[in-house]
Amino acid sequence: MGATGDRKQDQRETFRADDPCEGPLTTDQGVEVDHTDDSLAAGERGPTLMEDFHFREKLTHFDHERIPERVVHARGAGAYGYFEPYESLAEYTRAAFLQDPSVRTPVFVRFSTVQGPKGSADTVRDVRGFATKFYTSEGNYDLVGNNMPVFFIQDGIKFPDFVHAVKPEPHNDIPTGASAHDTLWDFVSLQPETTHMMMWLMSDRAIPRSYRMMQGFGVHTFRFVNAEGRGTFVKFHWKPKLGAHSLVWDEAQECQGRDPDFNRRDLWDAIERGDYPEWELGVQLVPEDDEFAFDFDLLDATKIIPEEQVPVRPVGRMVLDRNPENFFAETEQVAFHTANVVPGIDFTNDPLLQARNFSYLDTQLIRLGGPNFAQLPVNRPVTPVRTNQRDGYGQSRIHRGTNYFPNSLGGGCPAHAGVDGKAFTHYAERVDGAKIRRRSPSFQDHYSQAALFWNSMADWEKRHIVAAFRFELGKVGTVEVRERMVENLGKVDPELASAVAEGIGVAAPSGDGQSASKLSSPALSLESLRGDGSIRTRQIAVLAADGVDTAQVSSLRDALTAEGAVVEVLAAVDGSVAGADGEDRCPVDRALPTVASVLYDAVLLPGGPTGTPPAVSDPDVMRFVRDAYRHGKPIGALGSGVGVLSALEPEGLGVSTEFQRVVADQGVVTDTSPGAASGEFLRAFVGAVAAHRHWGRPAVRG
Ligand code: HDE
Repeated sequence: MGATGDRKQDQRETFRADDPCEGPLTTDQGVEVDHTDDSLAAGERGPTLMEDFHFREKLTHFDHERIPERVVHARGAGAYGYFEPYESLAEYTRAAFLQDPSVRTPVFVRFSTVQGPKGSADTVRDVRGFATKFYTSEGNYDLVGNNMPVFFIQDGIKFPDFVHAVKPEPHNDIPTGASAHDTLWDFVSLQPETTHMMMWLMSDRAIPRSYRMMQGFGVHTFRFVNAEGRGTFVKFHWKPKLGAHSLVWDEAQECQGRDPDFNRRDLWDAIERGDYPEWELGVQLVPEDDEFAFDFDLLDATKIIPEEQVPVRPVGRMVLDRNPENFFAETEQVAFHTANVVPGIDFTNDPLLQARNFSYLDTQLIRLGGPNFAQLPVNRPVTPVRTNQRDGYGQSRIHRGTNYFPNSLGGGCPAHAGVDGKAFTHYAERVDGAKIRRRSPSFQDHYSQAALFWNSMADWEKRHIVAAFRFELGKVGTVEVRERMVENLGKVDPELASAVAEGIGVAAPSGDGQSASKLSSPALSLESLRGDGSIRTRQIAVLAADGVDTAQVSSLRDALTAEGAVVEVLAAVDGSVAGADGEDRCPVDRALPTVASVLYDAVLLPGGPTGTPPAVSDPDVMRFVRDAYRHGKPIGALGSGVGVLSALEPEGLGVSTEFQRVVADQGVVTDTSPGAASGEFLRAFVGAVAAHRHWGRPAVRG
């Protein structure tokens, strides 16, 4: 065991660049440089000289600093951590990292959006990538998943068509990081297998509050194989310990301007604070004998196995506890591949998975400039690598000895792995068929599970889905595309289709008025994914101004921090605000003009003992509270702080500001009595924050 007890971290240590303070600046050739501010020129005002090798090397290297961004999932954020199983899964798989609860396997995870370029905003409506590289004792295993359990298409041959349609339109490169445009909806309306996934994309799952608060799914049906060679179908699930929570669409859009790095920053800051994000790995296991026991095909990636039919069994946990040290070296150069599997994990004939098994290696060759990308520090396995692969761009090994097999000159090395069962052996699935280019009839039902999803949503989730379809299709210029999409939705659920049609000015669908399914799966609703009910890591803003009750602010800060929340005091200017007596001062964490309500989960308005409401005259304060209210966020107000809510009354806040002890209604918790916050107030406020959003308010913008 090395210095850290984590094989990946020990390995990284050998690649860290030398401390720049150990010596002076040099060229790439190690020659010391005494002057890097002026180029070598013929005279003070003369031309630059070719022989200035330092100047040319510096500029040339700079000119070549960029590599192509990923064709999809270009924007991402990553972190290191570890995985540990709860118990041995030997009954189902021989994968070493799933055998022993005392063994921690290092991981690197990259989260991403799909459509936008590397510099696009985080909080767009999009699928999120959730790709995990396990550095196991048997080599690297990559689980390259998404935050939604299904996909747009059934066969990988359609992937270029789908991606061309969703990407910015070719003539003007618009829109960035958005799906609300003609070519996408033209494609999906003509390709009904996309319908189920479009329901997910129009739901709040597409605007997660945090990477730390979203589920992950392997999507495909994979295969576990145990030591006896018996296979079991498996679907992978990641469940966040903090629960799954989303933004409000209006908020997500504003956030794109206020902080385009919102999700990326959230992940980074949480890890720096020591609030390590955690997920539980779950598996749905289906015996091979039950392959045809479902009314859908297990090989069809546009279908889920409802959890009520096959429960998700928790099998381990993953914790992310370390930020990368260099974004480019690690998060940008990490190369995932669905075909990076270890003994005990195998594929199925899902045609989408089969295509991915080709595409990921292929894309890395161009993106990372040749075949040696597995030697990059982030991609290196922690196990020995012995191959006869040689040479190529970026080769960093000095291979010695023979480079072919069989050989006698090299002592026959490296030899084939023995029969001790450690090598990867492909699952001996029997395959027999004519060569045909035809979709299986078992893949034909495109609407039942879209309806299942719709039926499973809470009322507020349904409202958001309708609003999202109206927004997206409302931005589609071609009326025929809008109409065709509404016709498709009519086959899912007529009520949904009519509601969408009404918002986009087209006729309601002509269908038979029947929903495609009467079934529902409560596990699909965000209502069922509240997490542990705590307020850990929630960002709470305390809006202060001169005259504030400083003792009250510090006791609020202490109480909420003790619950795990992150509390920040905001005021008109940075520094500190004065208490009522003018002497006691309360430190300010951020100046209001540098932040906005959309960057916080909840807001608190403390009182002032003099009775002066804090900063009703400050438009930033009023906007902050108004936005928090519109976005369904918890609001707490104490003593004279309640006056801020009263001032917003004409705008329809509908909050009771009568004198009373504690009133909690729709996530607005008020207490007009002066002095320290009561236990009752704190309990009500913490409960409101734990609930995340309050959809019953009249003015919530979905
Ligand atoms: Fe990907 N996908 N994909 N994909 N995908 C890529 O690989 C592809 C699919 C996913 O953080 C690319 O390294 C095809 C499903 C994630 O680095 C590329 C098909 C799922 C990431 C590629 C799919 C995913 C990628 C682009 C259909 C969820 C980001 C750069 C057959 C289960 C990984 C790269 C990271 C990235 C191809 C469908 C997830 C081009 C051909 C389904 C999370 O190879």
